[in-house]
Amino acid sequence: MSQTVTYSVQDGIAEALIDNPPVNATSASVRQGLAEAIRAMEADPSVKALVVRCAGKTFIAGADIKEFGKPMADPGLPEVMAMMDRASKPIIAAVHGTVLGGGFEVALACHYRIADKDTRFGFPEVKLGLMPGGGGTQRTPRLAGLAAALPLLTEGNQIGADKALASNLIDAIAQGGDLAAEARAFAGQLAAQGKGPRSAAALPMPADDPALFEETRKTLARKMRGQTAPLRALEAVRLGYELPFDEAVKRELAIFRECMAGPQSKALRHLFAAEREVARIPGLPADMPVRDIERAGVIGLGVMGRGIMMALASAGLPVVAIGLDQSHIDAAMKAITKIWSSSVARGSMTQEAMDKRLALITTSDDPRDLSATQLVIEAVTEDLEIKKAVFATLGQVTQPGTILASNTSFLNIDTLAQASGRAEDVCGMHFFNPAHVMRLLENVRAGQTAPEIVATIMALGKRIGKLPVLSGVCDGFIVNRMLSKRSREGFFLVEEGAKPTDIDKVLLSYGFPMGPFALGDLAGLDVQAAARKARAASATERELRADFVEQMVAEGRLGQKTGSGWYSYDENRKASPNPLTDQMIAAHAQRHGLTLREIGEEEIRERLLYAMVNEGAKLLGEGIVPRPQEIDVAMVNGLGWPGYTGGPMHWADQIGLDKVLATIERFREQQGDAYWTPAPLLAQYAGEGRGFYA
Ligand code: 3H9
Repeated sequence: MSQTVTYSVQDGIAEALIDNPPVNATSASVRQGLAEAIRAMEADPSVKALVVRCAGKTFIAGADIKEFGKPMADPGLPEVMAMMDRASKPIIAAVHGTVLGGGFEVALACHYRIADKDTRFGFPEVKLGLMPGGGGTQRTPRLAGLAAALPLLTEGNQIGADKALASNLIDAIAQGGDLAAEARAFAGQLAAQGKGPRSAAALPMPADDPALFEETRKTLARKMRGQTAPLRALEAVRLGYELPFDEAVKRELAIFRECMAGPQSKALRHLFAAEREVARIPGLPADMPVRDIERAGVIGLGVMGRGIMMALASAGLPVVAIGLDQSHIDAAMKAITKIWSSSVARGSMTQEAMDKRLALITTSDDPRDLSATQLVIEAVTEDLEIKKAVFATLGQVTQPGTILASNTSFLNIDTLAQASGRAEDVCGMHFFNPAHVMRLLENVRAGQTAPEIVATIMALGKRIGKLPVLSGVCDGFIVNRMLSKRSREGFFLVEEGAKPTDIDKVLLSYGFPMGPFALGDLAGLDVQAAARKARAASATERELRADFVEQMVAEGRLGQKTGSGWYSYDENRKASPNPLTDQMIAAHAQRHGLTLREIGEEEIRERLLYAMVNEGAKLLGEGIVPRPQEIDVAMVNGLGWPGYTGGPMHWADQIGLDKVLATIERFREQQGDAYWTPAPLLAQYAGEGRGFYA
């Protein structure tokens, strides 16, 4: 008997109830239990139909990721589905929660489907570098048609119950709150009407549409650039036109296994595990009490403060927003209303939801109005003296125990903690711009931050839909510290003769959404110049000399927002090479007597990426992060490092740290110790023949 599936019969309707926490994955015992339930149903003439349902908060959320890479115990998922296809009585899936991957495939292999109204459906396999391997590529187009099936199978997005019903992927939406009862009634009705089993496998493929395949290929080249699994999913759907169903699903499974053995899936599965691992903080008990946050404050209503307010209010948290004066407050509320209104106009938010969010925000120009908050996030100008003054005020106007978090990108949080007079209550919460959109949140534990506060801000990050990663105090924390080394190397490459456009192309083809110079233009060159100024005291002569950003800012070229930066921009912000940039680089070389040379793609890629890997190794060695997982998760979600390479530390491991070290040593000889001293931990691990991951 299966430990995870309970079989029962009531009034001629059998039920297989799967209970396999946390997400009812199709582990070996679930597959075994389903097979036993089908056999029991077949053997009992009094049973007219079988309902497959799950306990807990979700229907099956997929194949069991923990079984991947191990030999598959019998019966395999395809065997169980083949039993469903051959069954002599109707099988009804009663689904709720998230019906994902292999779970969606089990539901599609059942003959009928009834769903709770809030159910979400999808094939997230591509996000793990895989593709549906349990008949999904064959049954979905047969039921829904190609136009609905292709995006579902190749992009990994989810759809709701309404769309699933409209696409013929489910038969009914449960109306009340009792899915089990409604599913039994649905099964009873089928029996009463004499409706038998109805296998999707027996349906013909929809009419072939080569144009739709071609269109999907183009969409994937744009949306899933560089990823192999989505194209393999498309290839598997095509097989449905060339082979009988049974043959096509066998080939589909073979493609699934090829994907599983490939480097992209290994990298993406590593990230899936790492994203969950970073929530568990070493040394912090999982049951550490967290403080109740019923009302949050935001002080400073510039671009970051506004985004943070939006993120908090969107999660249903009342926000007290403190601006410098009424004109700042009005400008902030106008900007927020504009962004949310455009979401309403696009149909991605209802007017009611927008009104609700706006009603959660109270504004004031008096910090004393923060007295009833349990958390205040400071997002004032990036200036140490101003921030110190703000923290001194916050220390006085808020209740002891109110968490005081800074959104600073570079400044020392320990200094702010001292200024507050309540160092144990102070931490960092570093959001990424736009803060209401970007998933990454760098939470920062300062020297005296209380453990309970660390637990609270990690939990709060999750509550507001972010992916929180914990960092210690250092200049730039994880992402900006590593990015600053890439920026420096980018400027040096330009000084040596590489064109910014060529450098950007190298990183685009590696898989980044944009290169460093296009990113600089997007973020604003004035912002980059300010960050360089903040670091000027500790900068080398060579770093100061590579003052391209300052030159452009002096000419009023601030990037996209002024139509000119490294690139030129038209009124639609479409970029083209900027002749002024070429002139600036040539004049710079002449002024400083620099000789320009041809620089190959490999050198560009290695200098930009290894500069970050080396800095990551320093972060690890200094204990700023406890594990390489924090770095990989932060860089993928904060900087757009392509997930299918697994992030910088995983990627370096795949290359081999001995090789990475040898290249860094070579750069040290060319460029000097100041820029390319190998991180001690990198040298140590390379010597031990291990990777960042043991
Ligand atoms: C597939 O199905 C292949 C088939 O096509 C082919 C078959 C032949 N297995 O995310 P959470 C664990 S590929 C095992 O924090 P949430 C997870 O590790 C699969 N374990 O919760 C965590 O454990 P821990 C396609 C899994 O509520 C715990 O559950 N399916 C699996 O925020 C809670 O997870 C997917 O890719 C799994 N499949 O979100 C779905 N999934 O606490 C991936 C989760 O020990 N899963 N766990 O770290 C998800 O998207 C989310 O977990 C879900 C819940 C939305 C379900």
